[in-house]
Amino acid sequence: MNNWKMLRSCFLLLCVVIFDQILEVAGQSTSFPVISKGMHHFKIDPTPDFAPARLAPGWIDSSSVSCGISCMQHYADCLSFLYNRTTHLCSPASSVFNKSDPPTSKEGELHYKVTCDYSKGFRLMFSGSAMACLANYQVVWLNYTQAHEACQAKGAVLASVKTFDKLAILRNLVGGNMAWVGADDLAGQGYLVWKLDSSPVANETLESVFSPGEPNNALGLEHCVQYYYVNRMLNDDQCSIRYGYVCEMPLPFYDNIF
Ligand SMILES: [Ca+2]
Ligand SMILES: [Ca+2]
Repeated sequence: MNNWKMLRSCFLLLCVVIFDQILEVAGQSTSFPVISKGMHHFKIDPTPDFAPARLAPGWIDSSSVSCGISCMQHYADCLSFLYNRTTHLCSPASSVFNKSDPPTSKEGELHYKVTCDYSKGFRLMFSGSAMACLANYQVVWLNYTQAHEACQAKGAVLASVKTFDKLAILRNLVGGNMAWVGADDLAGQGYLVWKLDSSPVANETLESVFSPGEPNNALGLEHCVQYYYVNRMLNDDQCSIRYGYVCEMPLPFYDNIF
C-alpha cells in the first residue's frame, strides 16, 4: 500500500469512529418521551418522579422489548416495567403512581402501558416479537374501501402485516377465511403503502408475508391487499371484491415496525 492509500484509509477509519461517537451521543441525549423499539404499547415515563408498584426482583433481559414481553407473559397485572439500557436489568411492575419511590438509576427507565380499547372489541395480541391492538376477524363481506371505513368508524384502520410474527397473529384470527388487510397501491401502481402509517411496504415484508409471486397485479387490476385463505399469506387482489376484514387500533406511541 502506498502512502496515499494508507493516508486515505486512516482518514476513512477516523470518519467512521467519529460518526459512531456522534450517533452514540445522539442516542444518549434523546429528549423524552422516547419510544423504545418495538414497544409500541408501552411508553417511557417522561417525568422522573412517577413510581411503579414493583412486582418482583428484576432479571437480566436482552432488550426493553423482550423485557416488556416477559413481564406480560409472567405477570397478569404487568402494567409497567423498569429497564436499564446499560445493565439490561428488567424489573416488572404494575400500576404507576405519582408518589414516592420513583425508579432508581439502577432500575433505569419506567415504561408504562398504553391501553388498547377493549370496550370497542380490541385487545392486545402478540406472537413472537409482534404485538398489536387488534379486533377479531369481522365476518361481514365488504369491499376494501368499505372495510377500511368500517375500521375508521371504530377509530382504527385495516390491520398492517409487516412481519411474519404479525402474520402469525392474523392466521390465528382469520384461519382459513379471506380478509382485507390495510395495504394498497391505489395512489401509485406498484407502490404498496400501509394504511396504518402510510409507510411503504418493505421488500423484506414482500418476501416474508406475501405468497410466492405476489403481489402480481394480475390483469393490471389488483391494487388492494388481502389475507389469502389457501396458504394463509398475503396477495394483491381487486379492491371491489368483498371479503371479511381485520381492524387494528393505531396506538399513540406506535413505532411502526409491525
Ligand atoms: Ca396493483
Ligand atoms: Ca395477486
